[in-house]
Amino acid sequence: MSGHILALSGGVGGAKLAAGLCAVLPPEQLTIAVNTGDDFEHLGLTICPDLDSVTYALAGLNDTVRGWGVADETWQAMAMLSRLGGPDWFNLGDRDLGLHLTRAMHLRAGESLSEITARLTVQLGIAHRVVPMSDDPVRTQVETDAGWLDFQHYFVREQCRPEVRGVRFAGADKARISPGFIQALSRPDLAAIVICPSNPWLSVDPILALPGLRQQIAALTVPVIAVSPLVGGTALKGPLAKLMAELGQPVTNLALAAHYGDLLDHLVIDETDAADAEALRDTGLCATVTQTVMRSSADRERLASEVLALAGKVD
Ligand code: FO1
Repeated sequence: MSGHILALSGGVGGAKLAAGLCAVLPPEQLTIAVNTGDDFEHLGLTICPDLDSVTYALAGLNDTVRGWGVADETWQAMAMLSRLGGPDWFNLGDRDLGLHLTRAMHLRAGESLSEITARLTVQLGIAHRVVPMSDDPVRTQVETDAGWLDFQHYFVREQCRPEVRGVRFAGADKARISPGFIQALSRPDLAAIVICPSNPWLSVDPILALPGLRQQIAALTVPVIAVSPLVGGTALKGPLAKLMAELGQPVTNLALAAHYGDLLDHLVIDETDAADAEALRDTGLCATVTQTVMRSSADRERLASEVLALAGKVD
């Protein structure tokens, strides 16, 4: 087996496949570039939810029931914050706060998000390279009847209830692709780009909105393989199906593939959506049907191996 894999990931769903890839690839053969459009400033801290979800999943610290944050968490700091009248709509556990405080300290000392992410992942025993998509701030915002909402206000505070009319990525036009991400894209041994099963509109689009990135990927000859986050014609978790409908899209793999457009060579879809395969192939795409639901580490590793086999890089 040879060649480097570049995975693009959002938070929880993407992190599962990222963990599978880490289990089957040695550290020098994988770079995971993570969405930072969900990041926001809160309580004087910069919170990076997708980087956190990937980091906790790879370190084996993630809470698999809640879906975000650290397992065996306690909430003493939040209880005090709430008692003191602080903003308690965004839950920061005591252990999780340890990470946010450390990140804030290094940011204040002038380190880049890339440097800090490298430091935190190493400290948590992660050997694989996890890089933010950019060191410059990009902030996803959604347009609702009440105007533009910052992503975490929409997602956590409003529980995705507002109808979404549009999505924008503030700052993306000026944001530079992070050094580790550029390095992976420029590797002569790059073998494939894997788009993890994250929300294309909310978690992958902010990455693809970075100036020049779509063109850079299009200029490469390596396959771009996405794993669909749709299962049985809906999303297992999160606002994807609701959002697609609100944006006037049919909630189908065909619409999802059309959204990625020419960028995509291969879409991996769930066995419950096997009926979509033919229509996808009719558009010129390669389509693979398999079980994409990842409930166990065995599921994650099997899916990762199947995706790598599509890249032609697994014996
Ligand atoms: N998601 C929630 O639904 N409620 C929360 O209170 C919450 C807190 C939180 C704290 C730190 C962190 O890294 C993530 C957190 N998330 C929370 C998850 C996160 O906001 C979303 O899952 C992602 O932004 C969507 O990918």
